Amino acid sequence: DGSFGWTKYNSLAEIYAWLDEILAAYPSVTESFEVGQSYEGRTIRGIKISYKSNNPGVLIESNIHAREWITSATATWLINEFLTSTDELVRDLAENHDWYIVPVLNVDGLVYTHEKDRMWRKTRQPSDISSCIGVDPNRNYDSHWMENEGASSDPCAEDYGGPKPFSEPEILAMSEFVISIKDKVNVLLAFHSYSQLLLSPYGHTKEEFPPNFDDMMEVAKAYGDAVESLPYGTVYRYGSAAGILYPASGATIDWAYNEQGVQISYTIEFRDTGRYGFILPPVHIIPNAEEALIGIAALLEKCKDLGYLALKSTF
Ligand code: 0X9
Ligand code: ZN
Repeated sequence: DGSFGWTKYNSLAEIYAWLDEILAAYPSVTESFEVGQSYEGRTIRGIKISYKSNNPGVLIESNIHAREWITSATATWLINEFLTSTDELVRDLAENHDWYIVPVLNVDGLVYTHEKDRMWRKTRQPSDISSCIGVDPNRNYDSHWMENEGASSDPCAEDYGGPKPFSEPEILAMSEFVISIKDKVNVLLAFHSYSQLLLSPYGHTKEEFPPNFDDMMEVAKAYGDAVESLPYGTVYRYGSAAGILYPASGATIDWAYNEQGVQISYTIEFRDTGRYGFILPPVHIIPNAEEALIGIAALLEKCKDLGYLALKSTF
């Protein structure tokens, strides 16, 4: 209806108009950036929040899957908290990290879920070999692409990996953006829903685990414990993506971890555990976002203890 808020889910136009207001209101600590253009020609936008130089970097990728509306609702709520909260924990979190937040990566898909099909997941680029539309953007990164049945080669499938890695302009653009800032990024968080899970690499195989798997599990436990400590806190389970969910190759976090050296790379699957699934009622937005905030604070504290927030390079 044109007005932005967290008592409802917002359209892309509402999110972008709100982002402009935020950028105008906090010019000294925010910066607008563009990841690139979508297939249908929309701009994929992001916001950098930085209170001081030489902070460790945290990159948040959100709404890569179109129907996962709770992700952009949570990402925008976090942006607002980082800029407006007077709570000490939030101030520490906001001011001692550099935040790169992309609230909506799959812009065409989000518009499609608002206007045509609430359950749409993929991109909106047509196929050369089928009348089915779209690719699973979280199977389109160039890392173990299509391996071990972690993606489908059927253009009609919900987990279609695409005709080739980076076939989707949104994902090619995101990969180039990640590469451009990777020396400044210590932690990548990819927001998804639903199931209440923290998923580490690897996605392409459950036969092997990453070298720092034990550290990543400690980090996930910190998130889960913090969320559970809230009065209304829910339960998060954790493990490797392929180990506790299903093989998924070519996902953002695996590409960032395997190919770009982002040592802490997590998929966070938000509320709920299936009662409402993707159609999560808006009353969950703020509780879910509060869980994400306290969880991310604990996750980053643990990352710091384990030595993952050291600067990768100085500029
Ligand atoms: O299948 C996915 O892409 C994610 N689940 S969702 O229900 N949001 O679609 C999980 C991805 C986790 N796997 C890897 N990171 N490889
Ligand atoms: Zn998802």
